[in-house]
Amino acid sequence: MTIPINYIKLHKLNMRLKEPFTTSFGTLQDKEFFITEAADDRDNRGYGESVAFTSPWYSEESVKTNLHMMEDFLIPILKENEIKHPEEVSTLFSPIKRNNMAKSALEGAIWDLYAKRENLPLAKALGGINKEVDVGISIGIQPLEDFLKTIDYYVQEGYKRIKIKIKPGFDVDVLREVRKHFPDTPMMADANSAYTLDDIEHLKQLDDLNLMMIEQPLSHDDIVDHAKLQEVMHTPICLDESIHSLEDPRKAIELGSCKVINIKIGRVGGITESKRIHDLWKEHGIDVWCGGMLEAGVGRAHNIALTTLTQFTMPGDTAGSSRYWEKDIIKPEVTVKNGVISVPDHPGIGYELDEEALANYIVEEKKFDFY
Ligand code: OSB
Ligand code: MG
Repeated sequence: MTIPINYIKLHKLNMRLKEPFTTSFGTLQDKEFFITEAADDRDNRGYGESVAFTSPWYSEESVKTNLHMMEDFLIPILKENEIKHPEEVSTLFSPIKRNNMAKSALEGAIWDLYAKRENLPLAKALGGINKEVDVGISIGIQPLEDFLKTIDYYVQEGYKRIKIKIKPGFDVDVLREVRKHFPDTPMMADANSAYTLDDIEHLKQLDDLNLMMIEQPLSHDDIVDHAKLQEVMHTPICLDESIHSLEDPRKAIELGSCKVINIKIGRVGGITESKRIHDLWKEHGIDVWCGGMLEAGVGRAHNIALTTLTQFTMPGDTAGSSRYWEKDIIKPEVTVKNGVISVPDHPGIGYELDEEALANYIVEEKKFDFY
């Protein structure tokens, strides 16, 4: 049976992070994004979330390009085609090149709508079985005075691993100091593409620190140089920015560019492609974990549902709502106990939109009627 879409709404939100978040390419405090809403003939509503930032520092997409793609290309495609199952959406979108975060924002709403119509938790609709998911914490670059205290706070909270953002000038020495204070805490580093092969000797010093992995040390679009680096480093390399589709990890496996990847639903164009990548890595017995993009509640809920698939064997970046926001947009908020999130068992994403909170953050709305 087709999923009869009555309308799609785009709610543009502006939310302020509790604390600024600094990576190798800059600091972020205000997050603009879209909550997408797809409604059917029975007034079921499915929700998605866009993850591009205001400016294109992480990838080429931005809040404005997401809107452009959704309203000028992707929503018209949904309007013109019948959809029986959300897995068809990525194929329908495939004539539009890249723009994965725009695609994913809409595909996510359709997955949620589908699961609600089937009266299934999204996790179940995806074939996930884990009832709990393990989470770690990603800690931004900060003045050294605060740094150890911040880490200690999250370790006490029970997060299963700490990920530390690094950049040239804030790397080996800092990590060494952290390791001294936290000798047994599972720990990793994320460079967000801040280095080149000229830094090989410098990066090799990380091998002494017993890191779970180093995430995206080299260029955002590279899988060749990463293979060269992996050859001379013991620390597993994890690719983030470089993986956009199922084709990329296939090539990365062939080249030996990494030993781990994180999956970000937005980066790869949606849940369906995320599942395909998960299945490929499962076939190869390689660990996968779920990355984060400082999502609000809806995106967080999608990440939690995806993480219930069995090959998500390492803690994800899907921390609790309170790590990011004074007030999240979902009820209940996502809470982490002992480093674990209990997967909700309500239909769809499993959390309600907090309409009151949402209203405070909305800066613009657009509605696209399908009839
Ligand atoms: O590289 O994983 C990243 C946040 C924004 C953009 C890129 C990244 C991150 C994080 C934080 O590391 C993940 C999160 O807590 O959502
Ligand atoms: Mg990363």
